Amino acid sequence: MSIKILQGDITKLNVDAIVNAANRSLLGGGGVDGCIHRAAGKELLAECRTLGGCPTGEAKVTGGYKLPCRYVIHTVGPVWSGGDRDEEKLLTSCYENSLVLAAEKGCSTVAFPLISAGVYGYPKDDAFRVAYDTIGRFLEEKGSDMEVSIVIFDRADYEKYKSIYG
Ligand code: AR6
Repeated sequence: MSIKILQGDITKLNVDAIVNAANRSLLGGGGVDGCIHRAAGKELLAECRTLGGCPTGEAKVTGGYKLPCRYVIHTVGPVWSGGDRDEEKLLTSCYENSLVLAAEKGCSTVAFPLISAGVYGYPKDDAFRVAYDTIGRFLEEKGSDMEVSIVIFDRADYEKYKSIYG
């Protein structure tokens, strides 16, 4: 089982699939979503328009276009509203459903940003714990040898998570 913690810009990674922290429209936005659409080019938005959006907690896959990855898996995290609106369950589903799609596409390397931990306001340390635990449980339960990275944008956060979990 292999979980890596990396620091930097997810759009630069040479992996089979990167995961996008999208919104339900799948038509782009700010944060990592904006970075991914800018780096992938207009064709990504054109494919996203054909998908009919995506419910919170679920995931859909597109090509990577100008990105170095083959696929972008778009998942929609929950908006944090205090913790009693199934946020943890929905965030867990984001990771699970994204990993199911990655496995279906035959990916051996996948990278996630910290879903919901930016604009959507999920407390970062909790968002990291959900990511780490869910990915670990999935790989163990499936006996999968997929190599999964969690990419932390902020260097200080990266140092912190690396020292706790690395
Ligand atoms: N590489 C890796 N991580 C990044 C990058 C990057 N290039 N850019 C930002 N992050 P956010 P959300 C980190 O806000 O909270 C969009 O408008 C960032 O530091 O991108 O799920 C969508 O369209 C944070 O830790 O996603 C939705 O409307 C993490 O990625 C909404 O934001 C997630 O922050 C989704 O909000």
